[in-house]
Amino acid sequence: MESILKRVSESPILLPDPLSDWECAHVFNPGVIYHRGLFHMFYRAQGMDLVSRIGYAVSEDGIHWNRLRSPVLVPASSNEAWGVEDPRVVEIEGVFYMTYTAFGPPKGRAILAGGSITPMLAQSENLITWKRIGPIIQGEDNKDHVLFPRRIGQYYVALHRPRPAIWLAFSRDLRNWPREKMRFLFGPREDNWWDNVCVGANGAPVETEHGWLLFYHAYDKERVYRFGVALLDLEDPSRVIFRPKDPIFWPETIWELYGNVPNVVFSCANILVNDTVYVFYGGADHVIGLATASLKDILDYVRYHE
Ligand code: BMA
Repeated sequence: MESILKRVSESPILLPDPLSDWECAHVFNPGVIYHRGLFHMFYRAQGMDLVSRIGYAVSEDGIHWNRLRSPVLVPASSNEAWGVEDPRVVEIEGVFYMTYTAFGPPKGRAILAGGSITPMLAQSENLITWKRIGPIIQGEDNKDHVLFPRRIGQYYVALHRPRPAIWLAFSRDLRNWPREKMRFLFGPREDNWWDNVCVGANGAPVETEHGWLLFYHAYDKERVYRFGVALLDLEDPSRVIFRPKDPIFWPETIWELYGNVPNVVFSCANILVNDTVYVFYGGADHVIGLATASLKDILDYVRYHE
């Protein structure tokens, strides 16, 4: 099986920095936004303490990056004490929003009871200074949340992942996300070879004339992480129009097969720039890679591949 997403290089595009205290161990799972001719990357970084912080880098071509010396988001409260993880960034009505996962000790409960993983939301006017808005859901482990890049009707819409399935949440003000409005999107397919255990959204869905193009990840019983695509209805994104049964991307290079966590490709960014979809992803929770495909090829695949 050949993937329609092609790696731009056999090498990663960003590596840990051995001279840095906060990003010398691992850099992975970046969110990326294209704004005024530049790619802006927000990446998860770990130093010797293995606490995740969010670093920033900027690029003209998506391949060569200049990074800022200091992280742009660091843990700020006890529920973030173990790290801020997996940023996904969108622009809505002139404001930048970052969804990220707060990881910390749950208050007064055993870790396995849940509540140590909080889906958080922050906003920025300038891409560097981030102000927390708050959690979108509390009291349960939930992650892989990302905003759609525009309101649908009167609502801001988020994908999120109460294990093991993807759900939709709706809010009028980005602060209140009523449980009764949440809708199930789709879950793992128990009889399918690669997405039979757990699924979660990748980057913000891409708006196309045929529907919202959703990239998602899934893992199987061997914990191999792969990507799939689906097409959602533009006005009612809880309606899945197509969901091909095969994955579109999977670990293949040495740095995806071996690293901090083996057999992982994990993406928080699939952005459209001049008819090309750029998929930025973490390889084995250790380095960052880039694969691309034309929007047309991906749409043909999602619409015509059973
Ligand atoms: C998920 C997330 C990702 C990570 C992946 C593979 O649960 O924590 O950040 O890349 O596991 O380890």
